[in-house]
Amino acid sequence: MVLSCFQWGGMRAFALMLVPALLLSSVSVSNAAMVVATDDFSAAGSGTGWAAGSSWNFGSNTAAETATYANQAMVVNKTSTSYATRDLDSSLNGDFFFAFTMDTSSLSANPNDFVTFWFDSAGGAYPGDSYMYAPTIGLKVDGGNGSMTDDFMVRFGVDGSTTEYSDAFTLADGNLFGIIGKLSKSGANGSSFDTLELWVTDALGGFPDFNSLGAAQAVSTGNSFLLSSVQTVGVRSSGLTGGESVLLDNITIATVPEPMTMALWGIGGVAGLAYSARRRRKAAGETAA
Ligand SMILES: [Ca+2]
Ligand SMILES: [Ca+2]
Repeated sequence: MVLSCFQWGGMRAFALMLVPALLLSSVSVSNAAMVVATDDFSAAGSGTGWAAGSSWNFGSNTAAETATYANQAMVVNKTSTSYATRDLDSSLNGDFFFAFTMDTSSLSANPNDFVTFWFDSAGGAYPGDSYMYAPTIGLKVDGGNGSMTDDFMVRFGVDGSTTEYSDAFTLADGNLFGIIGKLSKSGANGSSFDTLELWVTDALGGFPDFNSLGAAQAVSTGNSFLLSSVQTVGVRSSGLTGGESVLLDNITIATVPEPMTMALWGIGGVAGLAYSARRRRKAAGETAA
């Protein structure tokens, strides 16, 4: 392999910029949300960050599977507590964002029509072996029982947690929504996840920057059977009848940097930038001369 001078110079600069970070080798070298998995549902097995060779497992929902990628999205058109599942290529042990888009244009909305993503550790059998205990995020029309117009929710699990709704957007606001969840550990429950936050957007402008999200629109807390790591992502659906469907698409999973990590990397980053600026000045001087 032959490197041009430009390539080599770039690599050298990059390597030297890493030096301050390597001195802090006991911490992660990320100062921003880092994407660890995606899926645009362009084909079976599409996306990055999933178990090698995997695609969404639709179990016995075989009729749905044939149509699943017809619109380059996951078509959810049946009721199932485990409509589809897929494993990530490694466990998420720290806080993470889970974002996706939901197209409701083929939904005939009735109270408690339900389409959500849920999370479990490796194996995909739900925390405590019941979907009721899985942290879940998505659609639960009209507050479930029709007592309100809110439709988008988070629920950590039924072990004392409550279903919490966003009132920023409802189905009345359109047919395409961007939904962002943040699953995190407060520390109050040891190494277990215990907090699920929600942001809903109109999705037309893409997802907002994970690093600068404002206060969550809804927060559900709980301690679902000591769920300390997440590797399985699942879809649960309920109340879909008569050919109605919801499309799920554009999954993005990103880690949440810990504040300590950000602070330390800030030091390394400043040092790296100082080096970079010095190098640029030097390069400019060489060019002028
Ligand atoms: Ca797509
Ligand atoms: Ca319906």
